[in-house]
Amino acid sequence: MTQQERISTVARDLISGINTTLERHNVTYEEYQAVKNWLIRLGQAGEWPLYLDVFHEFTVEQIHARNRRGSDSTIEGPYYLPDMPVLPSPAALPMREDEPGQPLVFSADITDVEGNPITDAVLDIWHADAEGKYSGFDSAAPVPNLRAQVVADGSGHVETRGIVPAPYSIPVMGPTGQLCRAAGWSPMRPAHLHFMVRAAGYERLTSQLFFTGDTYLQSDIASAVKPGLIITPEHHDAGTDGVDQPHAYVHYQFRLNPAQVQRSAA
Ligand code: MBD
Ligand code: FE
Repeated sequence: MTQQERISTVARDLISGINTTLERHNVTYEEYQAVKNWLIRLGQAGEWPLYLDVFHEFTVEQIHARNRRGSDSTIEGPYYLPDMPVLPSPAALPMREDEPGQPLVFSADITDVEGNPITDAVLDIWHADAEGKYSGFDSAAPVPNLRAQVVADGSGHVETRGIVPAPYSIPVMGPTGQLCRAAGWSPMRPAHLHFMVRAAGYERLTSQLFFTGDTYLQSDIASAVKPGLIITPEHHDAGTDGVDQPHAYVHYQFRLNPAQVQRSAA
């Protein structure tokens, strides 16, 4: 299939899917104008990345995840920033003085699918603060707050010290939030940590981890939760793990899929 044929096939199907929906629901001119104005506002508000990653990325991610081995992947979302500070493990994430939130020690091993350590891996981590806000986007904290690229040690181990993020609400004042409100959908995502794990010879792993017991695990507006991505932190006392306060502690193993041999589209 040529690229032109591919574009024609997918675009025609997408357009006809929308048209079939309009037909099925007898959409009126009034409703058509309302949707048209909403889409225009979506662009003006800069919310196309938010809308796409909330409502469509999970489908592409599920396709990508087929025939992959290793630990679960999930969507990247709209708030990743490249080139964040490179820190050796164990790393204190960039935080404000007196960053609010329960201290969190996140400990991970990065291995291949058989469990052998990968010693040259880098763990990109980013997450919201205790108000559910991201530096560089909706938080008052400047970049690189709660963002870093942490370099694994010689045994494929990485450890970060940060805080437990709060559940996240997509911005409710913009067009995407307006859609949620108009449709009666919750705008919430369960609290989550974002990761991108890279190592030479392995497929990049994009993932998130969620917390047991979170109110929003079953109703993530972005449909990104998978059972294997729910972690249960332990309560550790002050003075353990090199942290002088009581803290949450969690361990996770990232298993990376070998790099794919480039296949031409058949
Ligand atoms: C987020 O924080 C996020 O991770 C996704 C996928 C969508 C919107 C906000
Ligand atoms: Fe997020």
